Amino acid sequence: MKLGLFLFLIGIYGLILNRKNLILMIISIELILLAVIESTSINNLSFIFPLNSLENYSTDLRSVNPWFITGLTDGDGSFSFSIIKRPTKKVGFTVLSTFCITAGANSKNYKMIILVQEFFGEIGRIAKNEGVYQYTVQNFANCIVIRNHFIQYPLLTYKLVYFSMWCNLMQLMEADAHLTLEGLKKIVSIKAASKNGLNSILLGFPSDTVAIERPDYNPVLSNMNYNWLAKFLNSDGSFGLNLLKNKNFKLGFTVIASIRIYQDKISLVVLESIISMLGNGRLVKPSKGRTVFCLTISDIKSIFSFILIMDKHRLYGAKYLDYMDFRNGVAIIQTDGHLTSDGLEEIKAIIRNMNSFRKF
Ligand SMILES: [Ca+2]
Repeated sequence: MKLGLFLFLIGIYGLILNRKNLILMIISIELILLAVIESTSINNLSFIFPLNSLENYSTDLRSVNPWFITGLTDGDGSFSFSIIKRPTKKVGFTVLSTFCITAGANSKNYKMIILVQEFFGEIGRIAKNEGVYQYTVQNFANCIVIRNHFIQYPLLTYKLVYFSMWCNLMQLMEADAHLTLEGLKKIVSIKAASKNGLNSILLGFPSDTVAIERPDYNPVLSNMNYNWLAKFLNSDGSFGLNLLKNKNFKLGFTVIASIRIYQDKISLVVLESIISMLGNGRLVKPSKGRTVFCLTISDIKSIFSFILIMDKHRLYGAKYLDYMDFRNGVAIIQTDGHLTSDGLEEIKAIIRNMNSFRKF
């Protein structure tokens, strides 16, 4: 029986039997409270770490490595700013800087997003929008906390360029430039060079706006490490087990395991660096008209060595569960279990419940 349930039952029992003895009643109530605390803390842990979790995964939810945050942001984060019409302001506009991390809306990712918020000292807010969790920081003082992190643990993908433009903007705002027309012009010039450019309200303002030249993209790739990679995989990686019809196998099927990381060609150097860090993987060029490259690891030996590395570096949220399923599938392949009908059924059951098929 779980400790929490045991304490709870003793507490209830004590409360019923000792209705006339105040001290015993207080002890019983405390037992019930203890039971509640005990069971919620167990739930919190099992939220992220299922029973089959690896022994060497840390269970300390607060031990978030700073590179995890950078890796996650390189995958699914953004730095942006809005120039909003505000007739009450002297210059007619106000400027808002925004940092945002997104993750698919499911219970596992919610826990992960909470960890990110805790990491930054509880700043910012979490909202659910169209099936996605958004962790957003907008307050200027809080954006400085964000900036400090990414100066210390710099981004590796092309987002580094957007971040550096975001820092330019923050610098201008620190000098109150956004309160003067001259300063606002500079801010609009940065905005014009940003990923999304100017919206229709700003297109005509001021008429002589020239987009700044974007800063060069010079990532310090020697900073790349497995903590960063684990979180980058969390966002832009995928673990796949695929059944493939093949008459050469007795059961008519074989199973292909593969790890993939997708990235636009603008950040291609990052994929190349991952390949040299791992000593594994090959690049698949985008199909015609597309710009997204795919780093693929699909030979079983490379997958084994990848798993040996990633077992020491934690993934979070739903992707952690996908990783564990993938790992279980690979373990079956490792012993040729997929060539037996039982093993193949086991792998089919894993596939039916992983990645986009997972139910929360
Ligand atoms: Ca991404």
